[in-house]
Amino acid sequence: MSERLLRLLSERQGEYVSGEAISKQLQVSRTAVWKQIRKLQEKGYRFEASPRLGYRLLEAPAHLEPEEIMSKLSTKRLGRRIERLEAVPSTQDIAHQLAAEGAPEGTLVLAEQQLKGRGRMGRGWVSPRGKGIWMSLVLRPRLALPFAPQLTLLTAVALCRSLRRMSGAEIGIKWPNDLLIDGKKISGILLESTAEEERIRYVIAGIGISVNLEADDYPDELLQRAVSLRMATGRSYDRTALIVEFLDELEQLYDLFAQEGFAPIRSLWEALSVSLHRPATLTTPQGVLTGVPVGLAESGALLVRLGDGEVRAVFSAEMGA
Ligand code: BT5
Repeated sequence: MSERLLRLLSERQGEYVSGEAISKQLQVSRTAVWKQIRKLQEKGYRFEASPRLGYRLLEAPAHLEPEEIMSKLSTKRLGRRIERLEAVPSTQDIAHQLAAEGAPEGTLVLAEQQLKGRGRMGRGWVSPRGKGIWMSLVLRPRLALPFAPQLTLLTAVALCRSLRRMSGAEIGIKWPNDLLIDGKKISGILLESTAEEERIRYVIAGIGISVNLEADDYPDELLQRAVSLRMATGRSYDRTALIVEFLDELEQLYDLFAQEGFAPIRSLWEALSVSLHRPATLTTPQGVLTGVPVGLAESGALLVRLGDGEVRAVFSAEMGA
């Protein structure tokens, strides 16, 4: 009910809605409305209440609130259950635990701060309190394990499209899992899958977005390589709005993927990529390759044209310029 109340008041954008209108629309008593308003106030929402005019929403809390996110989402599955935590080692671990206990697809774990945020291959992810979006999403795709990389690419497309729309910044995708502005990283994706006999049981999609970080939130050595949306564009962002935009976009693409396969996602990815058509060095588990990435294979592998003209499919690698 607090979710529907918030939706109603935020749709009116700061205008008064009478207690009577609210109780009619939500089909609850006026006392129940008042109680919900009190509860939301305890969570940091500020309202103005007038005996004659009703209620209006003045301000949402600066921290992330599941009810507020859910009240704004248009999704059917993604983000319909949200666990918000203050500080955790990593949201990935909590999402794994929930998924193993049977949490439904779309369950989202959000933390204000991560103490041991992780990237790939044992690398760390800087996650200071309240400054970014540090989240993990439970997915249950009907997919054979070798195709899991397609989900990283799909997530990157959804993230890139939604962040571009919200910020107007020229954000590009670096294969396989980075989003960059002017060559600096603003967001990374970490996909962890659990499989049974080659079929995926569940996937935890970890997403880190450096939203409102400032230069002194990063260790010095990272400033050469990383940037936040705020540092890149000169203004700060409402994290709730970014999460909502991303989940709405991701669900649409995820449904498209389920219906039409990877081909439409591949075209979108190729259009947003900054990794294609320029020479690169790829460190793969089998050794180092130099060549020119030319596109994606149907499987999601990167197609690299080598010096002798051969086109090789690369499934996993670190990419340097
Ligand atoms: C990634 O790894 O880019 C995946 C990052 C995933 C983070 C999310 S946050 C929610 C969820 N919970 C977790 O514990 N993780 C996921 P990789 O490609 O290995 O890149 C790691 C590298 O990115 C580091 O070595 C740094 O160079 C850089 N980096 C670290 N923190 C950063 C930040 N906040 N912003 C930009 N770059 C960062």
